[in-house]
Amino acid sequence: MVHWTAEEKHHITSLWAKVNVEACGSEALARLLIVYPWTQRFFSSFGNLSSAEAILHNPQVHAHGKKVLTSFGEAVKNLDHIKQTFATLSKLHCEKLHVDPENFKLLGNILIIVLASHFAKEFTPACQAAWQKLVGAVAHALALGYH
Ligand code: HEG
Repeated sequence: MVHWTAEEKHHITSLWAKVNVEACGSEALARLLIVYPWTQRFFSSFGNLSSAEAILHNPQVHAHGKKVLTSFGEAVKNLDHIKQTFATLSKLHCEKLHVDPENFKLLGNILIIVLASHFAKEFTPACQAAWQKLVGAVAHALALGYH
């Protein structure tokens, strides 16, 4: 189990309280698809992904980005039980969606960049360190159901 100091928990929960999951989630997924274009292969049913502009304005990317970041929020609410929280989703990504778990790390780092740009002042190095630890723990938990 990942151990969190009181300070880390504070950095995570206080920033999360200000996060707009729709804005940040859609931006994070859009950036993932633009920066790492091979990730588009998982979203072939999402319509037009032919340019950065198309991706940024694609309603299905927005909706799915919101869904993913909302789900990520379960980690914030369950910091001491992250593995259990993502056990079912991990199996789904492995067995049904066939998503390479390396992509969870890529998305986590993209999320860090989105948070840094939305919360420049509050995203201090200590806050970033707590969030890096969180995105790492979520990526690890999502990879555990792979076989
Ligand atoms: Mg995944 C579906 C969460 C990263 C590709 N993802 C989902 C769903 C959730 C979720 C909650 C809906 C599950 C359902 O319908 O029951 N995803 C989730 C989290 C994270 C993540 C929390 C990482 C933080 N997903 C992720 C990455 C990729 C991916 C990195 C691919 C690059 N997810 C993916 C696909 C689907 C989901 C292709 C199905 C989309 C659809 O067709 O609706």
